[in-house]
Amino acid sequence: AEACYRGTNAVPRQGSSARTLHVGVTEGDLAPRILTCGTVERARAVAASFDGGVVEREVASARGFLSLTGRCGGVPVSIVATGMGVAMMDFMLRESVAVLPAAADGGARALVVRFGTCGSIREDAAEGTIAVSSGGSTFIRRDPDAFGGGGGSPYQICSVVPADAELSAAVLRELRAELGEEAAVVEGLNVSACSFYSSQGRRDPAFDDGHEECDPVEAVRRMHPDATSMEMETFHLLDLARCARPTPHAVRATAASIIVAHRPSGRVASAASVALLESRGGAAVLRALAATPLAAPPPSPALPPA
Ligand code: R1P
Repeated sequence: AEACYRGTNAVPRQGSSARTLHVGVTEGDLAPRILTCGTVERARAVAASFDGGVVEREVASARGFLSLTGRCGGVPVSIVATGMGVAMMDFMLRESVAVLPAAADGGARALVVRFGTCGSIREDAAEGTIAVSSGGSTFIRRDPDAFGGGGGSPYQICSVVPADAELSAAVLRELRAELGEEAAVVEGLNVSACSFYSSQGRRDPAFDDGHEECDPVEAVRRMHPDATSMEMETFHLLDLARCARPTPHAVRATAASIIVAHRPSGRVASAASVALLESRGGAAVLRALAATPLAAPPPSPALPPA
């Protein structure tokens, strides 16, 4: 569909269709439980495990998003493929929230699990493992001011943003139940990066990325020994979830990532193992979403007196 602009409101809609300008969704298209991933192929592989394999609603946007809605155990669930990077996650979450009904009684408007692929930067988290970001996420970005004679560190590392504890526990439980025999499922801290290349420490002689001065992977590992998965979207999802109004439960989110490459050893997962983890792992993540109530989670137990 061609862009047909309607006003300059916070979330622009396309002409008379009321579809959001980028994700292309409108009221009724999405369920409040959303699995989000990078590729449309993964979205379709996961949608095969909707109840009866039935996609009840499908929206492909002109800007590369694909939204598929069906059911899991009778509970409506959506899968949204975003493409890659922070900007695409931003479009996905903001435009999804814009078309979902407001939350009731302090509960969640959206429960979101990113189900992506990643590299592992942890020695004992091998390729073919799934890493659940129970420990939240940090972000590493290349600082343009350090280049062109600017000076200072070429990379900046953000503080950790937490993941939703109840949703993370549900994802971990369902993944272990599904894949216990066939793949390890580990917990850890996620690291999102602004680039697949520079800030993930991939050496490219065609560009000055300041790696002689600072190895981004080593810098993250020094600061966060539990850093496990490294990819490009989870931090922004968790950051926006933290900031979604009304805080703290309007958007609750976590992530699980298939480790396709083990950076310390250079080993990579086979295509067959990635395909299996995408379809079976995705089915497990849908079940975790379906099993998690939208109602606000019970308060965490008070700390014992000091
Ligand atoms: C890079 O190859 C892409 O793969 C990962 C990264 O975060 C990045 O988006 O995730 P997806 O497989 O979900 O796209």
